[in-house]
Amino acid sequence: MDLQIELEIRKKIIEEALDKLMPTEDCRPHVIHQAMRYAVFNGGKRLRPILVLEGARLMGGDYASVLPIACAVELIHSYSLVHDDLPAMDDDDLRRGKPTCHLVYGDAIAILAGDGLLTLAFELMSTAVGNEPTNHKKALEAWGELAQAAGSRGMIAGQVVDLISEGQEIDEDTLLYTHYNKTGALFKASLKTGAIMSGANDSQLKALEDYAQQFGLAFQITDDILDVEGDELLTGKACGSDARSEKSTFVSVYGLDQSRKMAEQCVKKAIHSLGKFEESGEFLRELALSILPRRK
Ligand code: GRG
Repeated sequence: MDLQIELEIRKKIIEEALDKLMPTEDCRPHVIHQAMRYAVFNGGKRLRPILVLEGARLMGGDYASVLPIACAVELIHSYSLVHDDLPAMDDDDLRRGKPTCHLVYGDAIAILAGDGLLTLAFELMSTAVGNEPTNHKKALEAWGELAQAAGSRGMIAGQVVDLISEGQEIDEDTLLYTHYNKTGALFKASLKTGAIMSGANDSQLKALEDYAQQFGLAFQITDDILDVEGDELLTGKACGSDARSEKSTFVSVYGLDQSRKMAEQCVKKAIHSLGKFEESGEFLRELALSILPRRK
């Protein structure tokens, strides 16, 4: 399997679905739909929706049945980036290589665009049940999983602790809590929702949860490393922003070398948790390994 080709194929499927499922720019009021689409169609890697598709594929399901969920996850991720970039949060000018949403549309429209993306995500989730009544239970379970991951005990919890910890030294427990939630929760929900819709059992879900937890952590550690030594042209966002906002990151707490070792450990653990999937776990194994040398 060529991971890059596989990623491109899935990315294309997701982008076509997003284009179809999101309101067009000529839908009134134009400005909000322009801002929402600006925040979504801007070169994101689409990793989270790709994980939704993979969760389904691993359990023998098809991509089409989980596409609304995959799009919902990407809309939630895009909303979080729009709000995270606002002056009241990280105050960033560059995202995915383009001026941030609030710089183009103003703070008020950017806030509303984020709200619109989040709300649209749950509208799409309501369509995940399709025409098959036996899917109701699974769709509700997936819906709850995603809502919890995005909410105040998931991604928002991580963001809050990140914000209130600025300028302070934090212990390892707080650093891990922040990133399990801020970054890990959505990765976890992505893999799990796809798998739930395709009939995964509890032990399969647990294995995917363990994988996603370590994957998310490795992803965050490499994100912290890229913030220090990345190339803005590749990452598409300003480097050095963590230091400017006095954030405790894996790099500021453990240094670059130790952070690299930690990311390697996380990837090893992620791969280990795929034991029961044997051959069919190849995509997730390759994906985990691809985090270590990533440049964007
Ligand atoms: C505002 C509720 C709220 C939450 C914000 C996700 C988040 C929480 C903030 C974004 C900033 C950040 C560095 C988050 C860590 C997760 C992360 C590395 C996001 C970037 O994800 P990529 O690299 O982005 O997958 P693309 O652009 O490829 O989609």
